[in-house]
Amino acid sequence: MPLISKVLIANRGEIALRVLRACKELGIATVAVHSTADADAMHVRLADESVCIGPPPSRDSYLNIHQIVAACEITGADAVHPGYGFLSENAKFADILDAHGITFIGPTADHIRIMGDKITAKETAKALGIPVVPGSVGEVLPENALQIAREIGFPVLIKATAGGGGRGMKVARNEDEVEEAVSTARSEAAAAFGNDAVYMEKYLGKPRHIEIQVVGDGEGNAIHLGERDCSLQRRHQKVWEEANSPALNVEQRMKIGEICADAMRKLKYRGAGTVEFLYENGEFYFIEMNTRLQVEHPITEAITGIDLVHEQIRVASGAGLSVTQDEIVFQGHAIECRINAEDPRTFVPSPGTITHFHAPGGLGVRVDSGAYQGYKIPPYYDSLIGKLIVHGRTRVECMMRLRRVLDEFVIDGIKTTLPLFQDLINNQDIANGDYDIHWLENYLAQPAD
Ligand code: MV4
Repeated sequence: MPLISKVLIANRGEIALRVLRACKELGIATVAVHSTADADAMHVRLADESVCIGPPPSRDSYLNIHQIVAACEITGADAVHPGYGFLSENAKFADILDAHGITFIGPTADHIRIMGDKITAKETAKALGIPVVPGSVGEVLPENALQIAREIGFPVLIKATAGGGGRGMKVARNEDEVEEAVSTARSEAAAAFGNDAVYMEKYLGKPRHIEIQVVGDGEGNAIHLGERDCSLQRRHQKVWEEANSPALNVEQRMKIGEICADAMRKLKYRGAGTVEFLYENGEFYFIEMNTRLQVEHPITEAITGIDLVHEQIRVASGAGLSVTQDEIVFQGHAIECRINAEDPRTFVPSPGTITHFHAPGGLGVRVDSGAYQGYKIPPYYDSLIGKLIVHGRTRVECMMRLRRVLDEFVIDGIKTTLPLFQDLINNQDIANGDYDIHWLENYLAQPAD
């Protein structure tokens, strides 16, 4: 593959390791960056070279564009993989790397910008033939909010155009609630994002969150890799994800997948992306598109056998996709459990030293984690310390394997979300695949038994 010989990984934790592993397999040299709090982290140990880029706070280290560009210049890295979070959807970062002749392993800055603004994302999706949630055309101003709400029909949801991930949303259930919902949403959006623009949608009451994985080569070729059902979440943090969705059949999968892949072909999208939908009563409604690799990408890798980071690197270097759509075969079922250093009931973070660590193994088991025995989890970052991904030929086999694997997993010294998964694996609704985006929060609101 031309162009990329040394990748700087602008991230930490399990995703930095994930990217390192793909680079090593492709014969590409790796550079880790780290804050002073992460000097003992696994991603630093496994990289060919490492550069300390600043003090613990993310804004001074993992979000510090100038330090990261300087680390590229010092080490001669010719490409940057941003992982997820941090600078992964920062269009300015992509532009600056471009200006320095460094390849950003991701989409064009323009595509990041289009999808970062939720109104332009939705307009673009609609124009590309993707079904969207019924709602306002563009921004909603206070003076015409009531009329737009009447046209959509109640209940309606007001969302921040600079938002995403659930922040700055307000429901209006009737005409009396519109004015206050719009003004609260606007001031919250201004405070959180420095942009008070809002839009309005029909509020869907009990949807599932189903997202389609896509990869494009930037030249009009694109594939879809099926869906992930990410309905089990708490406060917009996903907890358990599965592929395929228990709610879809193969015809539905191929239909919505092809719609998304076709849209990416028309857009000439480059890189990995995720098209997010709400799914209710057999219909898909686009809400957002993420222009990065996602935390839950391994369940897609499990059922397709395709390494998404390999594909990202290939398309970034101009080598194109390694597969065509008709070569992709979906096999079996996969579930990911996010292992967080948190109390399993309250989700209060639990940083500290891991006194014992034993990862499970066996057929169909993958653990992506930078944790090890003796590792001290710093308090400054996200509490995700690992991901358990289990694959089986059927959903039932996958669930049986997950029960066994959860029993084998040992993490002592800190609290983790492992006990939550011990509960979920024995729950009848989960066994039936019978859940929506509100299920987990309702479940957690019940007293523990
Ligand atoms: C919605 C919705 C209901 N109706 N849009 C929350 C995060 C943001 N990305 C979109 N979100 C929602 N948009 C309409 N028109 C409900 C949610 C929502 C949600 C979506 C996905 C996963 C979990 C969620 C939890 C609460 C609300």
